[in-house]
Amino acid sequence: MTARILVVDDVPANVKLLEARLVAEYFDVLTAENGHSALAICETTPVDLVLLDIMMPGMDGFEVCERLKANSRTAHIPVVMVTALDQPSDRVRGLKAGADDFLTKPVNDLQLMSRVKSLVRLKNVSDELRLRAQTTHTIGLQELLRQDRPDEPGSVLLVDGRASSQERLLRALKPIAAVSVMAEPQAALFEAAESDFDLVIVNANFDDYDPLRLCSQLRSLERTRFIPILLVADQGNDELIVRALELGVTDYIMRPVDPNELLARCLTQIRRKQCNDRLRASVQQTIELAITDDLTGLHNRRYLDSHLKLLVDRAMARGRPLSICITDIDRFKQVNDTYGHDSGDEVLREFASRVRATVRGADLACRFGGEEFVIVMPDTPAEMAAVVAERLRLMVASRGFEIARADAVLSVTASLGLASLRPEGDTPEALLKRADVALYDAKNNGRNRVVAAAA
Ligand code: GH3
Ligand code: MG
Repeated sequence: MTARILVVDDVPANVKLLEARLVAEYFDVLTAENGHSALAICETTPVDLVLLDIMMPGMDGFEVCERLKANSRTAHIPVVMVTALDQPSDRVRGLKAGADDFLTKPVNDLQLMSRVKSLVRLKNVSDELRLRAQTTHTIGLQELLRQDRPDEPGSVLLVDGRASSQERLLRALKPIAAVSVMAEPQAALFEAAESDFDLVIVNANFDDYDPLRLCSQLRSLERTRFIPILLVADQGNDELIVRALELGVTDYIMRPVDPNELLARCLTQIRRKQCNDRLRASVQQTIELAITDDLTGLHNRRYLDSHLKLLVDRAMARGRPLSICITDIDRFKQVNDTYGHDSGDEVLREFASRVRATVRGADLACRFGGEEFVIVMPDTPAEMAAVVAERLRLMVASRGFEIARADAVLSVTASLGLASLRPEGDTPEALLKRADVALYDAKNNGRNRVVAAAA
């Protein structure tokens, strides 16, 4: 992971120290010795994370943070406040100023690296979302990509073996999350796989259970792989924390737990999870848009081209039958010419919905282009395909098409061509070609009929 990190501190020795550690981990480091130059750098240079000291002459860290968060060009940059251990109130002020996380001085290596990596990962995801939001104009996607802080409270699973700490953590989390508490790790694993949590908190306080076992199980189950995990560990138990981070635990917090720190860490992880979910959903939706025909909602030709090959290969390999039907609306041009293009579109939509109603779930219905549709029927021999095609022909011909905008009911018919896979050797192109020739025969023989290609 590489990222550009801005270190802001008025004491040159502090800057040097952090810089050296970050450079050793291959981060690209910029430095500033006061608030004004920090703000100027963030305005002009892409920065992935700011490590911000609080006590600085002139403008202090709180003000720098507030200004960064108030400026739409810099608000998305994560800010980590570096606070003094003996000033817990600084954390509260930092959070109020919009800080995403904090580190306490003297900064320990483990903390520095785990926090920095976690926030840089979050930033990468949200950058991707912002980029998509810029290039996507679809209303549905814009809605998906809303990427302010989560307004919906997070949902958190707390796994904690002791009633007293359960209660304390629960109280601390109340303002930001709906929390389910479980004391039994195996039951918790099932719960996590069944429900939809944004975060699992594992308190490493079990008497006779290795908390890392639960963490590693959460990482290996398909359903829970992407849920962030926050480990609550004893002060000084660095060995456990290092192993946890290696296992894929996302973040940790030391006992005694500072409620403000807990809130900040949980918010970061919940935000990250929700961002990731939106990103995944948007990828899914982009894929769906790319393979769906706008007008009818059926699959489009691009999808047919790639999927037909898979279906043909599979049928061939298993020695199963497969048939396809190409159908074309008869004299469709007349509909457009008489009632207008929009009415033509209405006919196409209604036609598509009758196609959908005729075929089985396993069949693939596509708009091939214009007023031509293709239905791929796996596991279907020629005789059965002929029955399906005849049923579709009747579905179209036997009931008029109501055209709302023209206040008319049109008689519509379609011609259909059928072809079935040749087990001795066949290709998607040859199959489509034979169906197309059969369709041409149907048109030439008077339309409103089904013609099957010779086997
Ligand atoms: P045939 O029975 O021989 O198939 O006659 P036809 O009129 O259906 O065939 P032709 O290929 O001459 O005309 C097809 C028409 O379909 C022409 C084209 O403008 C129209 N068309 C293609 N795509 C769309 C569309 O998305 N919406 C509308 N309304 N019309 C379309
Ligand atoms: Mg036609």
